[in-house]
Amino acid sequence: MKSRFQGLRALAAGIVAAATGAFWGAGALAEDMMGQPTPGAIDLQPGVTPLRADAIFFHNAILLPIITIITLFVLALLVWVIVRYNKRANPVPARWSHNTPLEVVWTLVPVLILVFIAIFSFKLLYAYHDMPKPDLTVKATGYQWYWGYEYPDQNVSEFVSNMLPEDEARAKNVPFRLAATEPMVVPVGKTVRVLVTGADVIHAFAVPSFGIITDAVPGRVNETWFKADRVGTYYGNCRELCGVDHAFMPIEVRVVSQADFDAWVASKGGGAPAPTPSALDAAADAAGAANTEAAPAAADAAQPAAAEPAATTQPAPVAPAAK
Ligand SMILES: [Cu+2]
Repeated sequence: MKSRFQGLRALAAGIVAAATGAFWGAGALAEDMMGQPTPGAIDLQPGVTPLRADAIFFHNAILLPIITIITLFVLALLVWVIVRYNKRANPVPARWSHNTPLEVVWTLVPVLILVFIAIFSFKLLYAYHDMPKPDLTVKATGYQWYWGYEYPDQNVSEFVSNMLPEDEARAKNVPFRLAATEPMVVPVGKTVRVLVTGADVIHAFAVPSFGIITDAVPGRVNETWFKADRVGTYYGNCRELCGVDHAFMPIEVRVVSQADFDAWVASKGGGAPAPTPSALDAAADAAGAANTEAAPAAADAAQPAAAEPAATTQPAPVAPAAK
């Protein structure tokens, strides 16, 4: 009997060792690619923004150890009960019920664990909502089934970003179904505010390496932000089931130097950058101080750039056939 148990124990130990080896081996083998998913990888996509770093820390250093310990603890309890208190090992069961100290412990400990998680969780949530003063704004609109990007500060009117067809993706050696015909371009090290909305149904704007995902809801503008600290190309997807071509509306964000960004804006027919929000605030303050008794029209004239985008709203562009 004893030898059979030893055999089982050896088998179990072997399975655990093999599973552990496969788990960590796969992770070690796959060198994570930046800005896109890595085949065979099991961890989170690496990020290039402070928020993404915080989110990865929260997952890897807080949540993963806690869930691992709890799972192993529950497994140990189950094994203990199965081995120690089965009918053969424990033919005459105890008849008592209720144990007040034990019940207090198993109520309090989970509460304390949740409070501990909440401290880090709310800190992260606050960081997401606490956007620094943005350096530029991009409006991303989800359509069935492509994205439209508009840069109101730079007077770049909305352009369409479709999925790059397979032959072109292969020719350019870029990932098919992630690469787009027209990427969204942003400068490196700048706080980018993304205004997200939907034109027809609910989509979601998600770029894993920036750690952002925001619903694109028709008739509503949601806001998120990121500050990429590395030049590169970063891919994302629509993350809300939005129809038959939901899987074919990728997001491609190119993070470039400020000079390259300015050149890109010029190539898109954009004008000189409009005043930054802080400059607009200063202008509004100056106007408010100078025109305490003047008509509101004078204040409007003081900030034409703020009024202009609303006045030049254009109809939604029509998507060329992508496939
Ligand atoms: Cu969508």
